[in-house]
Amino acid sequence: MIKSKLWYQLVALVFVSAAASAQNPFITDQFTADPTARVFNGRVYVYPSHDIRATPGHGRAGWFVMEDYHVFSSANLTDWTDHGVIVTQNKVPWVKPNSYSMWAPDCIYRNGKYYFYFPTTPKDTTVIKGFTIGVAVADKPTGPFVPQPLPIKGVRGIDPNVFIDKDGQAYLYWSQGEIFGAKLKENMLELASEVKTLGELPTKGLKEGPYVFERQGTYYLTYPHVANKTERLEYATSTSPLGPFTVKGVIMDESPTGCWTNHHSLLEFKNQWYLFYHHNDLSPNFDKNRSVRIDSLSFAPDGSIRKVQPTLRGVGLTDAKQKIQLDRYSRLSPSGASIAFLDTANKFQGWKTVLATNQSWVQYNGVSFGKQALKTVTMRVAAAAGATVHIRIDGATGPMLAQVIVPKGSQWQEIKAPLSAYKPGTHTLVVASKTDTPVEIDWVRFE
Ligand code: FUB
Repeated sequence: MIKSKLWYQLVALVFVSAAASAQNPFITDQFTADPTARVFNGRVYVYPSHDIRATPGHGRAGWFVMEDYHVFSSANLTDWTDHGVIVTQNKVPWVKPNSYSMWAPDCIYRNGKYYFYFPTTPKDTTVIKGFTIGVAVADKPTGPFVPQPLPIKGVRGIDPNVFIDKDGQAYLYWSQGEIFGAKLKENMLELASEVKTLGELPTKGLKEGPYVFERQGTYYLTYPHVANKTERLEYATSTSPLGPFTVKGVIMDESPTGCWTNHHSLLEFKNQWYLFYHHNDLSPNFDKNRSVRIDSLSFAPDGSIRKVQPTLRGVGLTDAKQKIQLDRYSRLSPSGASIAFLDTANKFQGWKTVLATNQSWVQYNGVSFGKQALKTVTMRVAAAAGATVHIRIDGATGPMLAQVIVPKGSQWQEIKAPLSAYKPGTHTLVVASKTDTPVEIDWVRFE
């Protein structure tokens, strides 16, 4: 069948390719927070919240402003597709219009349907004052999702999370300062038991954002907790889904730069565990505009979760033939190297690496050069006084791939240089300045 031009335009509209990669943050063309990651049919789907900026008459300045949800998916955690908006505040009959309170969601599959759970503010405050939780149902993970006419009865709070046990019993967890849990009916739309407060968690400090999973017979309840100043990710374990739980430890420390919230999910994909979480990378001065991240996670032999150190590099390999964003680095030289926004007025443009002094360097791990010999490198670069840059693999004294001579000029230039060596396989890249004056690098790509 010959498809019309309009058909292709429609397809292009539906599958919006997000500016994203396996680096952190992995969605960089919009703010995203509270990522719940799920594997459906061998593909990873991420259901985050969607922070936007308040504008006059739309949302409250200085607070979370959230009107809808997108879903993103990836087959490899490296290339992400934005499937667009799946649920929006003004299309759910029971939601207070313009409440801008579509907070952290979850989505789960059962009996041929996808159930999307979301917390928000109802217009009828005689039913519930404050937040409650609704469900929208779809035949596919990307929707279309049809919202239920009313929220789930008997639930007051935010941050829904659904867990289905091996025996088929589903549980809904949520929070409101404390963490609560209850059984769900087979229809996934109604509570099937009394609400239990999961009371064995720390008594001091707000707890929210529950995420429950089972591994080797142990039930893990993971949750953000304000133990000191801001949220850190902690976990507790039990032999049953509703506890009693025993607090075990910290999965991720407080944000080093003060992002007050963190909200997460854990996912096993192709025999590797990952932590999905958020930080305010694209909005360093306002922590209610957040961005989702992924880092690898592992378990110790006794089942305890090893603490995750947040990285910019993220997960997965970067293809040498794609633009390699060195600013999502693995290591920087102790002095002379720094990262800055390309355009402080439009942070969605991303970052650049600044090598200010001779011998300063940036290291980027996990570059896949493949098997076919590459011959040149192109670097998007700017150096007011001109510069020489060396590109090596496998460490600062490893084989030199190329010398890039940057002519002086204040504008960005794409400079191509021949490769003097080529090694197939996966390598660490080290890019070092050989000049006393600053050189700025946007990206590097091999051809
Ligand atoms: O995104 C709004 C709220 O911030 C979430 O519901 C909480 O978990 C926190 O991340």
